[in-house]
Amino acid sequence: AISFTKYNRYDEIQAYLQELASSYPSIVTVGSLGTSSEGRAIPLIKISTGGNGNRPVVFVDAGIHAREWIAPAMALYIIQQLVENPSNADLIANVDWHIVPLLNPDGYEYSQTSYRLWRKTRSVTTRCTGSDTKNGVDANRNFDFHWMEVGASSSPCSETYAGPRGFSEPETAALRDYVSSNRNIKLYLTFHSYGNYLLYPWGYTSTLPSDWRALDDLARKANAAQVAAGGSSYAVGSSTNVLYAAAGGSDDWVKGVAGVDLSYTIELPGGGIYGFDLPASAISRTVSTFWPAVRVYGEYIAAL
Ligand code: 0X9
Ligand code: ZN
Repeated sequence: AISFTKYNRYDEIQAYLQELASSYPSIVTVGSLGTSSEGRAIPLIKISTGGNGNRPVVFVDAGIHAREWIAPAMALYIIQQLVENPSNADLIANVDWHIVPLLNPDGYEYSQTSYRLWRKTRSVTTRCTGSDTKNGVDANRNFDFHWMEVGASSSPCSETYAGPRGFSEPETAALRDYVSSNRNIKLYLTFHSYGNYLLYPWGYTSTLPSDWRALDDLARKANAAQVAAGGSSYAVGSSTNVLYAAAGGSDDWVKGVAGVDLSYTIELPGGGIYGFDLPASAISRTVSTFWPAVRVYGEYIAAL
């Protein structure tokens, strides 16, 4: 079982996925996307009721940014709903879901044990303060598509350090390799926090993608569903136009290079003192309120 009354640690997340693999062997496959800088397996769960890998795939990740704890919680809730709630059987009947609930496990654990506001990976770069040299890279500036063009830093101590080169981090390279080799991915959702945004490409330019109306329409339907469930409304639009310009994000690479047309960054609600530190008492309500939006996305892919 997994709890939504607290934030789960890396080991607890891994244990839950293993539990699902044993309890639901006919639909769940658990593995790893790759290995982090500190040697952790990056958890990956595939949910499939059949079809021999020929069905459309929804790819979901969370936890690219370490401190955005509500994002992995959302991914775990999606996993729980798809696997353990029979009322969601329609969402897995003809669609496979591949979910990476914690893309940056090193940063996440560091934010749990040492510094709550850690954002980046934990690869060795340089010394910034104290003796620590594992100052890492902003994984969401490290994707190699218009890399370093805007909204990213070449200074290793910056919070938005893009890395020495695109895909310098094992975590982003693992995502690249997986998404590149899975031609059936029809929808990409990457969960972040905070601020209530449903963002689509591009983050590197204010020019809209040619299919922006389809991206916008689906996001607005998803937003309406979570508003109906009691959530506050999300701002919908391209990253550059509604948030800020920042190149090297996973969403831009997935659409621009991997060719997944429907690619979204979802900024869940904030809370606490800094915005990223939404209190544990708010997890359950936050994830269950957003679930109807995920359902809208899933229904859209099921109907393709
Ligand atoms: O800056 C980011 O990476 C994201 N916001 S956050 O507060 N979670 O750090 C927004 C990313 C939007 N997508 C792109 N700029 N490509
Ligand atoms: Zn983020």
